[in-house]
Amino acid sequence: MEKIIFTGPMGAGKTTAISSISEVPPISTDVRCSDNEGQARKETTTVAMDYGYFTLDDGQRVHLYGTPGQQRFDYMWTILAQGGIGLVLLLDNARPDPLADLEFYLDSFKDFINQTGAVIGITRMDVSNHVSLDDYRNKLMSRNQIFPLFEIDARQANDVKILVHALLAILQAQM
Ligand SMILES: Nc1nc2c(ncn2[C@@H]2O[C@H](COP(=O)(O)OP(=O)(O)OP(=O)(O)O)[C@@H](O)[C@H]2O)c(=O)[nH]1
Ligand SMILES: [Mg+2]
Repeated sequence: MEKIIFTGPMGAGKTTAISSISEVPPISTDVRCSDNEGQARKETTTVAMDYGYFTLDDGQRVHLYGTPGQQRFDYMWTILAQGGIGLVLLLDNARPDPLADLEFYLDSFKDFINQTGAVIGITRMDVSNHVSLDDYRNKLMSRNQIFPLFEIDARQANDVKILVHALLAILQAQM
């Protein structure tokens, strides 16, 4: 089973990205944001997982699992990552310190990424461009890590598909 994990901070667009490309109405566990999630700037947040799937040209089904962004649900991250073949890391460029988010998620998923592979999608660059793609590349280089890196809009199916296909391509190249 081809299973891909979408992760990243709250509001990065994991739920949106999965619903953009899923062939079936995605299963979502979103609830209304409560007051202590006030910086969320959105109405709902994922508390357990997202799930959807799409089918490749060769008929293979790719299962899409999204993690909750909030750290208090981080026990779900390991559970959801089990059996995954690769990671899509989404980062919200409009958050205060997206480069710190990058480091946090690369560290949190270090073992998983080492065993599989990862691609990075930067969302909401239209909302804020205080950090550039070059800034992300420099941060990755300083960590001796190279991953495909794209600016994406999680609401655009094509953007999300490019990301997923890039991930499948690097995984194939590693085999
Ligand atoms: N302006 C803009 N909005 C975007 C872009 N990508 C996603 N969004 C919006 O950003 C929000 C992302 O929300 P979610 O998809 O719920 O984020 P999430 O990562 O699932 O968040 P949690 O489940 O709370 O961790 C949605 O309102 C999207 O419509 C983008 O590139 N530009
Ligand atoms: Mg979500």
